[in-house]
Amino acid sequence: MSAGRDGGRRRSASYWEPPRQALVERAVLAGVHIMHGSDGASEWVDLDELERLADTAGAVVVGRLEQRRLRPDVRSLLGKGKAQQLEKLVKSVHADLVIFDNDLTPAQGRNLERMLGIRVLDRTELILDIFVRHARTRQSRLQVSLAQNQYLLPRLARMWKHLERQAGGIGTRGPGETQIETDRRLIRRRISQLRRELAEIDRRMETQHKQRTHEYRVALVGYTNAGKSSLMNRITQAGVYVEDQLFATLDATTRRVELEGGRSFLLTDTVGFLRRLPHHLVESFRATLSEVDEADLLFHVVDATVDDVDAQIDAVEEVLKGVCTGEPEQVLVFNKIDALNDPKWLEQARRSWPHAFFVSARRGEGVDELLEEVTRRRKQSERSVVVQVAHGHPRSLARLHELGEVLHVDYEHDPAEVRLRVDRANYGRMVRLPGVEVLEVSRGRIGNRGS
Ligand SMILES: Nc1nc2c(ncn2[C@@H]2O[C@H](COP(=O)(O)OP(=O)(O)OP(=O)(O)O)[C@@H](O)[C@H]2O)c(=O)[nH]1
Ligand SMILES: [Mg+2]
Repeated sequence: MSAGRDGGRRRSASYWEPPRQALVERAVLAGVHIMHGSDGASEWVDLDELERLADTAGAVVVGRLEQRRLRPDVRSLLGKGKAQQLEKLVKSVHADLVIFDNDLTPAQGRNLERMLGIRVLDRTELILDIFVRHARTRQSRLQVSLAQNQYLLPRLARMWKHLERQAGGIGTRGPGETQIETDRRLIRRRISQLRRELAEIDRRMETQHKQRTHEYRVALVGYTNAGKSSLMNRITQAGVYVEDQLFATLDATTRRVELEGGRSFLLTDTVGFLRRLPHHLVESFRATLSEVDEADLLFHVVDATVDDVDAQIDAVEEVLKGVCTGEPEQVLVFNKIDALNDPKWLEQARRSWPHAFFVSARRGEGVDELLEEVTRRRKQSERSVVVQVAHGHPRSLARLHELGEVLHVDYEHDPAEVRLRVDRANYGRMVRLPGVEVLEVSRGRIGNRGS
């Protein structure tokens, strides 16, 4: 459990606090399936997944309660009878906290805590807690902190209660120093400050990005725990942290991969997705997720061993819609085929997803095919171009032969016209050659980022 990592750092020494490692919290999970939510859509909870989240956060699950309702109860989500049942359960299993798979309004959270007499968390708080534990770089720490502060703002009264109890534990880790200053004005000021600091990091990253505009880029995306980082490590030896946990990765790592024939591309591994990912988090992680938006190709990694493959694919698609401004090309990559229980599954899946790839990041099966696919698609991204080369630039003319496949040189024209095929990376280099001017590009893709 990673709880001890930042345990001692933030708190003032004015009271004793048990070491965090010693703290195993006993959690009851609760979820309400709602037929008609606030936006009219039904909301289906998934306590198995919530249990995995709770486990990642270091809690032990000692009980569960589910309910179906037409509409959420405004005061307590559950309604009185069910809340009483929950209270009994909590007492009988000696729970320290209740975690709801639904999002609670500030009032519902407050009321439930009053009724149950123990801490109540909702799904967003739990996910935020995991993000706090797993944030390693300055950027991801700031991003999580921003999301946490935004979440906290309308819930200050309840958070104060948590702080008063101050036993520590899931969801009580405030966003850094602000934990003590929990006061609306200060939080607002902190939010602005975090935004400024993140904008500064964004600017620096953008400069780095600009230098890579002409590279072919592939991003690994997918449901959390699908094996994106394992695949990254298998392809690039990047040494990204891999763990059987949700949200092990929160940062983006990019490495160059050399392909046969002297070509290369950039591969990025980044934060995983989840059903109903809290919108504050998606917002805060926009800079990290921009790696996904700027990719030429997405490897959508799917854990082939889960029961609800389709639902996970849909959830990822849903998050991608919010993250991508365009429609990057996408390839489905089913991972962990070494661990399939049902040997028939692979056969059926190949029929259902004829364009997908089936790999094992652990054993390396299928990985070469993925690289071949990149080569193929990269080639497809090549376009034919007509340029003119001004007099007195013979070196530029010679360089064109190195950068692409020269199809025709028309010396009749003055200046000479050259028709050639180049890929995106070399297109960028070509336009910077002295004396070279582009007359025609066959299709839109080359240079479509304003390069
Ligand atoms: N059997 C098997 N397990 C794998 C394979 N690839 C990854 N895993 C395991 O799956 C778990 C998650 O792997 P990660 O690479 O951390 O997954 P991720 O998609 O990066 O996860 P997040 O960063 O948390 O979103 C780890 O326990 C890996 O060892 C595989 O090909 N076969
Ligand atoms: Mg990862």
